[in-house]
Amino acid sequence: MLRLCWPRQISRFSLANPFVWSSRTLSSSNVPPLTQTSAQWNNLTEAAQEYVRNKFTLCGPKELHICDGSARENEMLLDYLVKRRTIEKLTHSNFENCYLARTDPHDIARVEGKTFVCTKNKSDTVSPVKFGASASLGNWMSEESMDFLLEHKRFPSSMDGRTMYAIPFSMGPVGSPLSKIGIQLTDSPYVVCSMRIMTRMGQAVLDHMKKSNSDFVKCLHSLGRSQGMLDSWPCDPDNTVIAHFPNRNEICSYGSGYGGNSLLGKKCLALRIASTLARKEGWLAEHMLILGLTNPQGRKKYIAAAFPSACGKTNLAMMRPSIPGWKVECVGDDIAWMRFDSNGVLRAINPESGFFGVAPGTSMKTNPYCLNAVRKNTIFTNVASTNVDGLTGIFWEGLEDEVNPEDENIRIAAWNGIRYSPNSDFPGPAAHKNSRFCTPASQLEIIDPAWEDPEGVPIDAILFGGRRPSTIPLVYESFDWTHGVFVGASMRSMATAASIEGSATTRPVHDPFAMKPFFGYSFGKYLHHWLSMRDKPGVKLPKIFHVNWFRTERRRHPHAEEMKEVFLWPGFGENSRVLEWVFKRTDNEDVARSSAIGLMPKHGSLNVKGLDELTADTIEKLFMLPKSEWQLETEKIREFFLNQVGDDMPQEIWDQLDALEQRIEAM
Ligand code: SAT
Ligand code: MN
Repeated sequence: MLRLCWPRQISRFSLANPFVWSSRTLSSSNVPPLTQTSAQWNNLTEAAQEYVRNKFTLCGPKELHICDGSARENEMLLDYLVKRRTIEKLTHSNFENCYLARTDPHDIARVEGKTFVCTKNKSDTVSPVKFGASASLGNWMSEESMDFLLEHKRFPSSMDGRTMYAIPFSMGPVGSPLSKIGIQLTDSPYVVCSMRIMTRMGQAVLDHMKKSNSDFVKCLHSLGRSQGMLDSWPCDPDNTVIAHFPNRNEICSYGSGYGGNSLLGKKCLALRIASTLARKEGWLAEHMLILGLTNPQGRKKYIAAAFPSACGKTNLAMMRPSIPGWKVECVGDDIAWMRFDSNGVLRAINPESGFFGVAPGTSMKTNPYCLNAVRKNTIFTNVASTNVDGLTGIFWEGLEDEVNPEDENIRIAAWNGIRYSPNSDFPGPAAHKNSRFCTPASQLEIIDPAWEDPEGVPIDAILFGGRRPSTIPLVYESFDWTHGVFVGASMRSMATAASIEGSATTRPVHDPFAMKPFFGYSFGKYLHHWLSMRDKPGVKLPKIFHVNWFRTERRRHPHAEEMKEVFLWPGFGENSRVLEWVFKRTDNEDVARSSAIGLMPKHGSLNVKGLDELTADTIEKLFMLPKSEWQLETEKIREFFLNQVGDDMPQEIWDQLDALEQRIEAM
């Protein structure tokens, strides 16, 4: 069995620590055993030292390493991970400084059922659930009960024999007034390397903290006492728990090393903790991509868009428009922090500095810019590997033009290491459906020039969307802000493999604002907060739209007997046609007509020039509003609101639902 400790033989840091490690308790003047000189310890603010000391004592690692974020440190960690077989270096000439990680097969996605927000009163975290219904918009536990669980059952000795890494990081550009600082303690070097991509991490943050004595979000992460199947991927899936304490800006995550469970800056800080801060401070922390859209005349607008995990946010954010003269540039693909500035303009920053995107389906056709970006400095997780003449590359479903899985000279190992064969008997896909790339945003050739602007970019439109095979048209616009908030509240989408729970569901689930797994406080209060934006003096409210690229119909396959569900809309670069219509609407162009559910494109106003395979009949189907389906839709929405929000629901949202029902009845 491989030891999980820092490998001294490859450590280039001196162990100059003068303190003798004799007991598990550190007094307030003690420094934990360091892998570095104690100068690094003195780089921490006093508050940070105290936090680290306490958690060091609790988790009992053998030593502490304070991350400076340098290339040298990163290389050393990567080397260590390769030696430990957590990651493998890609040696194929297509890749430069890229790695593949394979997780334990039980640690492959977010675990919503084991994710908690802990407050004094349950009503702060979840709206009152109707008797007999179970809460679907978040899990609550009291602070006391969770503290007891973590301090007595989970974290004691959880880092035994390992190194604890302290990662100082900034969500948003270091020093920007919109940014937030965190310190993540973790016993996973894979997490350190990933956090270095996804956040601004290291010395610059320490310097900033010292200079401004800034507060920080406390983030503790441990892989746990390993119960997993692999020495290379310790984890404790049965006992995983991810806890948030908004009242003391603290996150504790035990037992999982993957994705949003372990990269605590992402969903835990930038959405759950940030949404509670945002409510207090009057801004919005949202699960949204941000893109810049330039028309052929050179005018530019910015759009933010909320879709649930694994519904194409990354593809939309990096789209290559199919319509001539239009340009998309990417600010972010997952999270937007937005606030109205003193001129009443809604400004957004992307708090992250990397993309942690779903790999399968990414191809030269669907997202060429992204595919180019992931060729260097990228950590892939749970994609399949290829071996050609002893050189390691990668494969996922969608990459068939690059790698032909039928080619006998290419040996493919599926995500879990099993030899892959592309025949129908092979159990499941080669790459795990929630396999990811983790790549620096700066490598994207269409990264927006303003993506790191500390002021943020001005948002003209907000889109909501999801995967809906029926009922929901390609695009519609809300009548106004209040109606738009209702549209966000009513979102439903087919579940995806981004969460463990999602992979088992085949019907649309309610995912309001695409925030279902990420609310830091109760949904009812969240709606009040969104509505309150309208009342800020002098604000220019962006228009709100709903889009659905995923409407299908059953068609007979031309060469086969069986019927297949086919998408009505080609998607990807063709979605620029919808963005063009949105752009025109933000200019108040007269291209919309009223319908029962909102404003839809006037006949002929959606640009379908050149889309020859799209028949008039199909266009009609893309915008069809079947009365019975919409009656069912509003029934589901009402049931959801009654079950999950109850008395917390703003009256205006009930009024919106009543009005929608009446308009549908009159259809
Ligand atoms: O695993 S993550 O939560 O980071 C990805 C996602 O679900 O969007
Ligand atoms: Mn996401």
